[in-house]
Order: sequence, then C-alpha cells, then structure tokens
Amino acid sequence: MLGYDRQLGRSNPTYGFRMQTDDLKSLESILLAEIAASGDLAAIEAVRVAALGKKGRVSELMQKLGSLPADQRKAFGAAVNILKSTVTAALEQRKTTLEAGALTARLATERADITLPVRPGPLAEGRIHPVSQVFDEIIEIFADMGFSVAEGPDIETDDLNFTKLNIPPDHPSRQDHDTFYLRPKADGSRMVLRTHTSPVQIRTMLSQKPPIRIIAPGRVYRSDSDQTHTPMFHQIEGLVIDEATHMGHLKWCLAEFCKAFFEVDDVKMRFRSSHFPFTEPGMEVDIDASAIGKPGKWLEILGSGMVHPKVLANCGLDPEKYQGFAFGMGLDRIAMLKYGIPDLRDVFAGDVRWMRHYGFLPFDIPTLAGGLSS
Ligand code: 2U9
Repeated sequence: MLGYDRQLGRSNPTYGFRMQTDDLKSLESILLAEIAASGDLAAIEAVRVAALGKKGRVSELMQKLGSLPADQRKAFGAAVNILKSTVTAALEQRKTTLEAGALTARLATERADITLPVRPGPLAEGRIHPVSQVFDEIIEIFADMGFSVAEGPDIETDDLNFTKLNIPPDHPSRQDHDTFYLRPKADGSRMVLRTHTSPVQIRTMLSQKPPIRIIAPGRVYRSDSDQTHTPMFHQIEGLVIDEATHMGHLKWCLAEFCKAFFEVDDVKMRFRSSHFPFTEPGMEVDIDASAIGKPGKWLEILGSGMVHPKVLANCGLDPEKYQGFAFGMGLDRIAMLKYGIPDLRDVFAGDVRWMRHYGFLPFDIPTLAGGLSS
C-alpha cells in the first residue's frame, strides 16, 4: 500500500496526468486484494474509508479530474467510476461474507443444549401446582377437539351469573348464605363473586354467533367451608352451540375427554339424570374408577346437559334454530382424583413440602403427543 502511494505520487498534484488505465487497473487489483484480505468487519470498514472515504484514494482521483486536459477528462472519469463500482461491489460482497461468518461463529458459541437436565438452582426447585397442571392438561385435550379458551371477570352481575342462566329469583343458590355479594349499588343491584364460570358462556353467546365451541376455566366462589369445600375453588365448563348439536355429540365429547384425561384406552361411563336450571335435560356423569386403578366403584366427575331453550333465548339465540350442550366440573376435585391427593385443604395450603411431592416440573408441559403427565 505504501509502495503504491509512493509510486503514484499521492501528494503530487500532477500525478493525474500520468495516471493511465494501467495504473487504475493496478489500483483496482491492490484494493481488491486488500478487501479479500480483510479478516473482520473493522478491517473491511478501514479499507472502505481508505478507498472511498472523503480522502480515500478513489475519491481523490475523482477530485483531480478537473486538473486533467479536457480530452482526457471524460474517459478518465468513466474509468474511475467503473473502479469505484467494482470496489463498492467487492466491499459489499466481502462484508456480507464476513457478517455471515460472524453470525455462524456467534451461533456456535451461544448454542444451548436443551436436552441437558436443569442445573441445580431455583429453576430446578420450582414446581407447577397440580391445579395449574390439570388446567393445562384439560385445555390441551379440548384444544385438540377444536375448543377455544374463554375467560371473564371474577366479579359478575347478578344478571349474568343467575338470571340469564334461568336461575329463578328464589333459587337457594342466590341466597346470601351460599353466595358472596358485594355491597349494593345506588340502584339496589348487587354484584357477586361468580359462583360458576357459566357467565363466561353467557357473555360468549351474547357476543358471538354460533357455531360456538369454548371452554371456560377459572376461579369460582361459594360461601362454603369444610373438609371437602373451600370458599374459592376452580372450575372448567364447556359449551357447544350449533344448528344440529345433539346428546350423541355430548356423550362422545365427554368420553373422549375422560379417556384422554385419565390416560386410558377405554373408560366406562354412567349418565344419571339430574336437574340444573340451565339445562334440559341435565345429567351427572360417573366413571368406573378402574380408570384410576380402583375398580368396582363409580366416581362422579362432572355435570352436563343440553342447554335450556330459555337460556338460548335469553342470549338472543333462536332455540328453534340452535341447540347445544354444556358441562361443568370441579377442577380441584378431579385433580385430587387423578393424582391421589387425599385432603382438599392441602391443595390451598401453599406448603413447599407438599408441592415437592405433588408438584410437576416446569418443563414437563402436558401435550397429547408427548403425554399429559410424566
Ligand atoms: C350455559 C349453559 C349451561 C354448565 C353445567 C354443570 C352441569 C355442573 C358442577 C360440576 C361440579 C359445578 O363445580 S361443580 O360443583 N356443574 O354440574 N354445569 S351443566 O351448564 C351450562 C353453563 C353455561 C350458558
């Protein structure tokens, strides 16, 4: 590089006159060699500045154009422009190559082996609560059947929690004894801590046109506290509405759910007639406890039914055109059944020793393909 400068008399104002096509060729090969020899992005930038920067060698040639005789100016200018394009293209290409190389090297050093076990520390200590685990398992099962997850507020209006669900004004579930009410508003109306997730389905029917296929997981509240009841507990409810949905769909859907949830090939089910204000007919569902390794017993696991025509009408759906089914289950109860948890109070006690025993590893995410529980 130094030799070249001396050879072309870089500081000699008359060198442009002597600059011949051969000299340009020679400058080009020197610059191309320097570009090729640049080992990193800083080096390529230095070559760029030295060649094309304001005081760079190619730029200086351009500036000297004015001092050439008129008959040489045009041809020389064109030749310098060609040199400039050639050098620019070579710089770009080398930069791209170096950038790709730098990225490959960085990826190699930053590679993480996700098959390695979790290192000792907080990540290895943490556990997923069985209630969260069962929420995830159930959501996975219904998502696979094409259901969406819908959510709503914990504090609801009396209308959405009771009235639209065809629950009469004198129904026992509306009593202060069973339901947590907030202080009445100026107009006398009272908000409630939702007693079930059913208002989520009501909200969905009020805002969406069928076909509807949703599950509504969440916290619910009832004024109840003993060995098997807590004032807050968890539910998952489901709703399917379409023009030709019938009880065969309900039975198939719940049978598929039970097989997937209890991770068995077959499950014996019993549908017992029951009554809920929001279904007609209503059914409670039992499974043969062989599914959880206790043959010879029936276990009640959920309630279900065809959505009452009055509930459809309350939500602006024509019961002559649409029908559907719904179901509801107490999540804490079926988590206890599946994972052999004997006492409901422990589920909410927040004892780390209990979590270490019953909890799940954070990276064991339930999937149907990989297994719900491992
Ligand atoms: C709409 C229409 C119908 C949801 C249903 C049950 C039956 C049921 C209980 C199971 C255990 C509550 O947690 S639990 O105590 N639920 O038995 N739930 S049918 O029916 C609906 C919901 C919403 C619009």
